[in-house]
Amino acid sequence: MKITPYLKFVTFLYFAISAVGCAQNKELTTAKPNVVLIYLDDLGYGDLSCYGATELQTPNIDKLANGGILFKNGYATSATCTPSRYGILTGVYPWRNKDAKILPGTAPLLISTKQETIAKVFQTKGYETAVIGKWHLGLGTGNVNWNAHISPGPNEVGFDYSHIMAATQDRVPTVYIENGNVVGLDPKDPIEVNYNNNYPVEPTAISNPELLKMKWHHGHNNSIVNGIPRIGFMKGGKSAKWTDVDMADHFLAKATAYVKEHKNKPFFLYYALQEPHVPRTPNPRFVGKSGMGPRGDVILEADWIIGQFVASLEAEGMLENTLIVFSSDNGPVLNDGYEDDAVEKLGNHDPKGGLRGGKYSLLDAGAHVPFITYWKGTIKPKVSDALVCQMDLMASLATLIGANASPTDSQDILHAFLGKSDKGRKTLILEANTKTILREGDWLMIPPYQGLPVIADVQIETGFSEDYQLYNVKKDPAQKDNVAKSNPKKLAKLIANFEELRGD
Ligand code: NG6
Ligand code: CA
Repeated sequence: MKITPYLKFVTFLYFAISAVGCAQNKELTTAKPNVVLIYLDDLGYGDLSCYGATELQTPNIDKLANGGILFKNGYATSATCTPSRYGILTGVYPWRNKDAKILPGTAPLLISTKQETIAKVFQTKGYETAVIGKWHLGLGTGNVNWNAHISPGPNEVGFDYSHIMAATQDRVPTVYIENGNVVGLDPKDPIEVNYNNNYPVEPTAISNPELLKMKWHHGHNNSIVNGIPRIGFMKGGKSAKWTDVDMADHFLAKATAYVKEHKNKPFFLYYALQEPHVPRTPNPRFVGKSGMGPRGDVILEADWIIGQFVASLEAEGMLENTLIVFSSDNGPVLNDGYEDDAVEKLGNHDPKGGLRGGKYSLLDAGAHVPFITYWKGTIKPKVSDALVCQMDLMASLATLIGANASPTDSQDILHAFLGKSDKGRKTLILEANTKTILREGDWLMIPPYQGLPVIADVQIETGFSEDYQLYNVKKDPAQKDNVAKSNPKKLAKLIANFEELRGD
């Protein structure tokens, strides 16, 4: 056949168009949305207006929930911080690691540098990765020298950039650490930290109560920083000490700067806010705003901060290309060691949102937390009943970006996180204080454990009982009705499944 110039042109057009088509398809399959994980500290299932709170309004977080997926059965892996953070970052059940307990500020790094982490998964696909905010997973290998480069830490387990507090706001050292170096440290005023003994003549809450601006209720009577007594003893580092009331603004500034700097590179940002953990230190802009005392005020503060952060993504034109995941590391607590009116000014607010228990507890409010995914233009708004766990983000997000995550406890339930399916996981082991329970479908099974029924200081039920407990949490979210005795077959099945999953 004689190829005419016309045919040549048509053939050229055909190949040119298919080449563009292919490129577009390729772009879709290798899409690299930014992912931001916004993680709160001790925020309860009932602490947000989108989760039914009526005494507090959280319009900015509600916007994410209303424009994204609000999960009604979203879980942390644990009822306390360190284990939950271990679970979300490694995809491994925290009860598999005997050291995954609430850590002191001097604890060595809990995650092995050889271990897979969610941040490393993102790195394999060319993502830049960052952690800004609360770490609480240990640093160094023991006996950290806070005046030298601190390693290993977040930068050695997959984060290209880190700007963190070492442990909690109530634990020393009360300084920010950026990429392994204490920020603003004067070498002539070195930092020393000890969790057993004080340094001579350093004031503590016991020796110098007149220096306190916030009173301690239980624990929290060691070194005083900014008038607030802390857990642990610290000496030196005056110029590096953080200002508590500016902490939320400080981390926000770092997070928004990071987003701006990474406008043209895909990134994974783990943004871990300190609210509403103790000490609750709202910026003066938020003091008194909730009528509920500092705990309510810092929830309003966190909501505003998140609004600002999302606005910065929007201003940079990045909202359509960013998946935002919002959750909390464990359930709520009122009096967690300071006299801050959390109990006295609670009014009709129910931080547990009708569940039973709270932080530290095996009962449902321990690890059942707010959980939202939001991706403008990609996720269609809905409320999901799927059972999802933070630990599943690793395998699911690996699928999203086309990465291979090595097998862990993390399950790929991307369809649930994107709202394409209401199927989450079938079973989930939850942990509090190294003790474990099983959630399977709508059922929660708590094996017998010895111990007091209530933690006196925080006034939270532990969930410990000499008998097996079985609850249908869909019908009975407040866990009023232990149906173990009337459902022997169901109980036996759950015990068997639990033992198998635990490997006992
Ligand atoms: C407890 C603290 C509590 C809080 C918690 C950690 C006392 C008496 N209580 O030991 O105030 O710091 O540890 O919270 O010291 S978490 O959210 O980081 O797990
Ligand atoms: Ca916490």
